[in-house]
Amino acid sequence: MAGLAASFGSGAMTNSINEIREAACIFAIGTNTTANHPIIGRQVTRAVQKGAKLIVADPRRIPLCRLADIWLRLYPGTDIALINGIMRVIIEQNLMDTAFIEERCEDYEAFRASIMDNDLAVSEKITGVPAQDIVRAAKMLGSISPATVLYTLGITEHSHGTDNVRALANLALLTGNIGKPSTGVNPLRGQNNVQGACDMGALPNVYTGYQKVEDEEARRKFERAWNCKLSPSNGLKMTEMFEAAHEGKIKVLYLKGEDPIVTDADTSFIEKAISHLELFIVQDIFLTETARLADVVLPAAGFAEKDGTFTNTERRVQRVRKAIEPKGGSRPDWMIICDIAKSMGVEGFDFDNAQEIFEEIRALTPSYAGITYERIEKSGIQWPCPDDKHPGTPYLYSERFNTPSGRAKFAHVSYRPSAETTSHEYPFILITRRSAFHYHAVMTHKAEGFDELRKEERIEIHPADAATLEIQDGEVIKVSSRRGSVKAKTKITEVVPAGVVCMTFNFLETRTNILTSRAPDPVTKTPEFKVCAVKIEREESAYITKDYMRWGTGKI
Ligand SMILES: Nc1nc2c(c(=O)[nH]1)N[C@H]1C(S)=C(S)[C@@H](COP(=O)(O)OP(=O)(O)OC[C@H]3O[C@@H](n4cnc5c(=O)[nH]c(N)nc54)[C@H](O)[C@@H]3O)O[C@H]1N2
Ligand SMILES: Nc1nc2c(c(=O)[nH]1)N[C@H]1C(S)=C(S)[C@@H](COP(=O)(O)OP(=O)(O)OC[C@H]3O[C@@H](n4cnc5c(=O)[nH]c(N)nc54)[C@H](O)[C@@H]3O)O[C@H]1N2
Ligand SMILES: [Mo]
Repeated sequence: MAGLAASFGSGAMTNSINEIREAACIFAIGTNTTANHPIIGRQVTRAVQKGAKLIVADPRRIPLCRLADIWLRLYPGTDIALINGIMRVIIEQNLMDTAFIEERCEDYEAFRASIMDNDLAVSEKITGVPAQDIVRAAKMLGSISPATVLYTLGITEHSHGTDNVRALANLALLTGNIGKPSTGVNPLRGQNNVQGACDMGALPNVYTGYQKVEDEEARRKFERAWNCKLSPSNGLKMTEMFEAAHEGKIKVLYLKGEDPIVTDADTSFIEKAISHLELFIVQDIFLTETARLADVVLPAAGFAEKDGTFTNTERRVQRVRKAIEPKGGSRPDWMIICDIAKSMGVEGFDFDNAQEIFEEIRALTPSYAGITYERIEKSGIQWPCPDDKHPGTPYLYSERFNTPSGRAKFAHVSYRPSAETTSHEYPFILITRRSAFHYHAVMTHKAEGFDELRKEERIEIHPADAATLEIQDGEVIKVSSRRGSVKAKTKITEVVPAGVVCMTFNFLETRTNILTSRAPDPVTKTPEFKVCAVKIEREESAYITKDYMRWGTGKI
């Protein structure tokens, strides 16, 4: 799987946004595409209008369900059981792409044997999806091409997020839907330029362009360019940094463009971790909840106040141009960082503008080498772009995968339950998500108008559960997990299944992340934002527990 894993390491789409509209089959799993990626949602709509089949897998009835040929309403956290079940049917009914598997893949026989261990009745029991719907989805995915997989946080923000992604990669390999237009395994990235940040090595184990810290040759190259000694070992992931701060192992934290007091799982843990720091520096465009705790706040300029490049979810590097002068004494992030480096006596930070920095990026990053400011003056270029004649790469793996053999390896992935399970005390599963009308918790609340669209949290609860708890629509209730409690107004709706409640994390008055669990994925260390166990109480009286465990956690 190393070939595909390399692209997952970069988190980028294997294919391009415009290709989605030409797909004949779309599998949207764990993505509320029309709400959170409206431009891409539009591509899905266009494909469906042109006759493409759409399969949606989501516990919530998201807007895309209305367009879908099949909606697989699975229990939260059971995607692997679903995907493995689909693959079992594809193999059983001989719908796999044998030519593709023989030419481009390895380890198929062992994989096939492991998939045949997945009994469809067990998949149905774990996921709650009727077996006949799994069969229908499998027939579509096995017989219609080109087929494309779109996924986002419903897949990744789990304690088995990496395995979820591997299962989807297996599905693409099995059906030969990778390395061709309108196919692929396509994570829709979240934050603006999160792709660019990863490409630039804002990860603990790679330099720019995913050149590994542990690769001696790569490290030497950067040491020569920067005239310094670099550590041969990987750094910590963000969640590990807070754990280390909590234990007093990290004493200084320089945080840039994040608001973890609001957005990280288990707020009280993060608060404690920050309180143990000896020096806490925050660089942000606003005085955020987190910045209020800082010893030093460095005011940064926003996107419209600076030059540079952004790299989007389809690996496209694009220019961003200064529209107005920075306000209130703020400065572009790169200038602040260079000044700090210079004042610490470090050499090599004498840049006059963002383009000079980009030239260094090109010189050190093979996948960016052919991209120049001149070439992206009008429209962007998709990496890899190895030289200045190369047109860029709309889709990856057309000829080979990034493995020594050039072939992709099937991965062994088996279902395991989510880290936190329901109990009699905490009988509901809480899903967290974002609302289309807000951007996380800070930025949209600074502008007028958004609050007109949605001004407060409404916790979604199924009518049957509301009836049992004798809760009214719009009533303020107390939601508690094993970590803390928040209060929120209810919204009684069948958008969520019985036994599952759902909140956004968009409102500072309702700190949803007080509730969420830090249970990490073993590879990415991403917390299990999408599943935690909660109880719901009316404000005046704690209710008597009933058995809500039917939606449980997929445990059998
Ligand atoms: N308007 C707006 N747009 C945004 C953002 C924003 O804050 N506001 N944030 C941006 C960012 S950073 C990101 S990362 C993206 C996120 O984009 P999305 O991933 O689309 O966002 P979410 O709403 O968090 O979750 C997506 C879906 O996962 C489903 N889900 C939950 N658990 C499971 C599960 O176990 N299995 C499956 N199959 N599905 C599950 C939820 O029901 C939900 O519909 O959005 C980006 N776009
Ligand atoms: N419960 C729950 N929690 C979640 C999630 C979930 O689904 N459920 N999703 C998670 C996901 S996918 C994400 S991406 C995170 C988001 O978590 P964060 O990244 O912490 O959220 P934002 O509010 O977008 O914070 C971005 C910060 O960057 C600042 N900023 C904007 N532009 C600039 C700039 O140019 N320079 C600098 N220095 N600062 C800038 C903004 O003012 C803001 O404070 O939340 C995560 N938390
Ligand atoms: Mo995100």
